[in-house]
Amino acid sequence: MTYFENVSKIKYEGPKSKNSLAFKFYNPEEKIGDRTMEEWLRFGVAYWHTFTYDGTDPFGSGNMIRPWNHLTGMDLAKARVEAAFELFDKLNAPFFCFHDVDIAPEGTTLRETNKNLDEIVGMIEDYMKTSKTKLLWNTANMFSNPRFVHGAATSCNADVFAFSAAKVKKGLEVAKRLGAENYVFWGGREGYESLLNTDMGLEQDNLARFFHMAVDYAKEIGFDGQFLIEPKPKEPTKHQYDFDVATGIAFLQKYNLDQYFKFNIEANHATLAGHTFEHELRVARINGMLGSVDANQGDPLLGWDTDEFPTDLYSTTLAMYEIIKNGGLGKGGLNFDAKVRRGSFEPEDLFRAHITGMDSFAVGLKVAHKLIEDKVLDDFIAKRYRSFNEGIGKDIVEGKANFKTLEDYALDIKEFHNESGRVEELRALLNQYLLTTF
Ligand code: XLS
Ligand code: CA
Ligand code: CA
Repeated sequence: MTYFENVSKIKYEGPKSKNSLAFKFYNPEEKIGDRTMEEWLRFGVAYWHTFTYDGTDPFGSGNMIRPWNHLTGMDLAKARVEAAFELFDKLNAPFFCFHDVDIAPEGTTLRETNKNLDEIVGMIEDYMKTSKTKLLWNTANMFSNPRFVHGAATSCNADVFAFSAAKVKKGLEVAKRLGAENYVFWGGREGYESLLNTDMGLEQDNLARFFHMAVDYAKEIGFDGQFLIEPKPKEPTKHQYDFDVATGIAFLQKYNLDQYFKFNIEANHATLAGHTFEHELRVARINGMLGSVDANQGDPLLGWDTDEFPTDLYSTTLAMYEIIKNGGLGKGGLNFDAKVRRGSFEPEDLFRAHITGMDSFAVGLKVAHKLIEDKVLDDFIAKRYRSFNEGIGKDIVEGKANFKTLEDYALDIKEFHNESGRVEELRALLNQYLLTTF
């Protein structure tokens, strides 16, 4: 059965193409430096937004036209797998990602849920034998069901902690079975609503205990995918413990977990935390913890997580700048944790949206690569910090200075030679590269 009959395989037609179902900039085989675009970008399709999102918002019910809308239960789950692999193939997507509950319906007990899950995972496993699309990561949804009202690993209810552990145990087994490159932990309800009823110390200790158990179990079953924490400051919980990358690093270091985890950085979560996307990527990168990316964008006029497909070329360029500087994403990728707007309800919009996101990152890759190749920012920055290459600056970075030697040096300085940071000029250069690279 064909689910997307109006769509054939999406091809690269170049920047002048007027075909909405063709790539204008994403040319998977094109070499950028030492890698192809496909190798740099490692795009992933998010199962939840693409195959389970029905358009529901707080004020309106589902409106998405989908070829599987007439089905329910396991039949629906199976149709979605068929449709998913058709979309992956037509889009030439190298990866996908899912939560456990995205792919199979929940039963009344975890035993029943796992039975459903096993059947669908078996089906996915069969598809993966002939498909090029691999699993970038899976995760456990520990936020939708009412049992997670007070959190999962940070719940005040030990039964919920146990249930959550059992879910992640299963998730790791699924990850191993499907050869997932990573396993993600996003703690949507791992946080608090009010300090008046919260034992923050115990909650964070328990979260760390939970992560250690996950690390131990992955070792036990031989799952060697990368563990990723996905920071988000708020939504659905008022304050979330993995607020941003810096907070996550402090937590991981405190509990001796930093060697086992990297970060999955989502653009829209970065902006919710009051940072830019590239800030979060940079913090992770300079700490050797940039693992993977949830590629989307928020709306600066709305204060919540809108999960839009990325179109902002400044943002994709500066993100790719960090990713190239990181030497790529290793086992990670660019997962489109993005949904079509409620008004874009036709099945073909799923393709148009992914094409837009893929093209936007392809532009970002090319422009960022050129900026790096031409050493535009590197040369400027090297010059800006040159006072640390000689004299007193060299002593400071080599650990040869102390407060007394610095005082001796500083007491009689009469003039300081600061230079302009020239931000406007650099922004203009960025514009120039964006406008002339193609
Ligand atoms: C929600 C998160 C979530 C994670 C996976 O805001 O982005 O979708 O990526 O649980
Ligand atoms: Ca995400
Ligand atoms: Ca999000």
